[in-house]
Amino acid sequence: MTDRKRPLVNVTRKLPDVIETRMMELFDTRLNLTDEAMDKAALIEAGETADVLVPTVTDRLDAEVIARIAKAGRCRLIASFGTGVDHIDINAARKHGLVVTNTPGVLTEDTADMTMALILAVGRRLVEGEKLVRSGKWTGWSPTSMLGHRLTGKRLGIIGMGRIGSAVARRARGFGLSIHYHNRRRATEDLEAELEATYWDSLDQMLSRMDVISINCPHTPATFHLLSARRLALIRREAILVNTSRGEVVDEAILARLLERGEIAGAGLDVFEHEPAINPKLMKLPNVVLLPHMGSATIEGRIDMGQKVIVNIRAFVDGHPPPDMVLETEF
Ligand code: 8YV
Repeated sequence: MTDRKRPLVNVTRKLPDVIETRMMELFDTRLNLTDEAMDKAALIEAGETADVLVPTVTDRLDAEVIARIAKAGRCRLIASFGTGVDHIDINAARKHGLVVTNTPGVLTEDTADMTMALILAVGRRLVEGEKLVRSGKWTGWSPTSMLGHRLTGKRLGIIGMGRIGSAVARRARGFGLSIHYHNRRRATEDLEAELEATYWDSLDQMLSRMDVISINCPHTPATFHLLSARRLALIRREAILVNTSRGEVVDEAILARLLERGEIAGAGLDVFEHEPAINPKLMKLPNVVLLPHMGSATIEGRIDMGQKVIVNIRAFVDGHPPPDMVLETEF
């Protein structure tokens, strides 16, 4: 780097004001005041001309982009604003000697809250009810209208019992759901005891027995379409599926078909396979609640994420290993 104390930092999207202000104080920072997502050429240029690139989930840093950035010989750190790193080719970055950091931990509670909100919204038909009221067609209370399903006593199957999965489990227990989970590695005895959680080594077995399924694992090559056509067909007709992780974990076209045919009762989706595009079938279904990737969208969460980005940059510039260095993603 040309100046270890004031590296040139290129930020690809608009961040909270307090974060941008602090970055301006600490670094030679180039902000994106319009918040327009960068296309490939702009992203390459941003990486080629900076010591540090701060991308988000909307920036696809594939092997080609990484190679172009590395070839320019300036950028050493990709300090991503977000926990998921599936938009970055980590192996390519490693191959070219680029360090990658993320912002884990600070969006756990917010994302878990959103997961519960979706479980409740789908199970109790919140969006349908709200639409009915606003339509002016509501004719008053009736013993048999807008019936949903009771959560208490039902089984929740969590796919991916990491930080967010555990936070979902803690909340769900308060709603009387029993906790089941599938994870590549079994959780500690202590965590299982705390959550009274049942471990399923076989995802297939778990899927066919749950009332509610929550996806909380990262998207990696190993979890792409983890919920494939075959596995989605194992889900019970009465069950609902909630995804606040990444759309790519589910075969969205098949999910839409099963929901349309009533072979899965409902779904709450905050993420999509081809964001921001959404399968048109999903848009028409009343038993589906669709959100615009807002699981971590709290001002507190976004400021905490920005603080982590700053700490990672500072540590790296000062010659220390940044606290949130991404070495590998696993499920
Ligand atoms: C972030 C997310 O807002 O951090 C993640 O992995 O999915 C989101 O909640 C987004 O990724 C920011 O880049």
